[in-house]
Amino acid sequence: MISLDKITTRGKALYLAYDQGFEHGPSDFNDENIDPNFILDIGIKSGSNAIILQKGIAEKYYFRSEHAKKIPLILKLNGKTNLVEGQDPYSPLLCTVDEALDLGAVALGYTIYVGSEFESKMTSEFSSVVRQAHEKGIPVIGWMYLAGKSIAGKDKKELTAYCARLGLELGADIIKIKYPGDLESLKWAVESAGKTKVVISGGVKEDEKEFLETAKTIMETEAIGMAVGRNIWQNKNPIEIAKKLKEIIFK
Ligand code: FBP
Repeated sequence: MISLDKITTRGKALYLAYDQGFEHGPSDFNDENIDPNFILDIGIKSGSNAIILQKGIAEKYYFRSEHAKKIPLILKLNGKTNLVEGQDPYSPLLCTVDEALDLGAVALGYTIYVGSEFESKMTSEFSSVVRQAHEKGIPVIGWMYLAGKSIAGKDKKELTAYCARLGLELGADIIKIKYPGDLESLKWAVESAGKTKVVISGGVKEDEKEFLETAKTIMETEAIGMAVGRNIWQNKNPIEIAKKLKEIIFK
């Protein structure tokens, strides 16, 4: 088994996600949180387990900086913009395992759009990443996100569990899935992931109280934690909400 010690605390984790500038464009940002240093500071001051960055930001703001000594890096190896419409999504591999390790990454992330017509390209790239990373003892996190025409109208509970199972079968050490909307569905997904650990993504910014209630529900399952972006760094008090989340996750 690949060790998760560098990116977990007593088996639990809160990751600060900051790849939205790539996935959604700067429309997610304001004058403060458009600055990667602002986000790194939140990650460090809140004691998050790791920060998730694409390679360009990692190279210019993390590599050989003071930050690198204070918060571990999860390098996101693939990505896509939201500008291309009318076709199922494909997220190409943009950074190699070696490049990520040279930038100081202690874990790697890769999105698979499960259900997309390009799914097989992504499962194939993901498998290759897992092979190379595991040779070096590095954990891989699979962002297992449902997408594509073929999943329309299908049962969310079963689809989410399918994403989770696929992560296990592909050799992911951790999978990151979206909250399927209720406790029972999430429990089934976590069970389907077997020995692969599960973290839940944050999603669009919500009312703080509701978001923290959802986090409590999530932690009633065997999920090990969350990977959150906008619900932390779009909050007026990002460090405080990250600390509240930590209380829920690590209690
Ligand atoms: P958020 O907490 O901001 O949703 O970040 C988690 C994340 O998985 C990011 O890593 C990624 O950029 C984003 O969600 C993708 O969100 P969406 O599927 O809504 O485009």
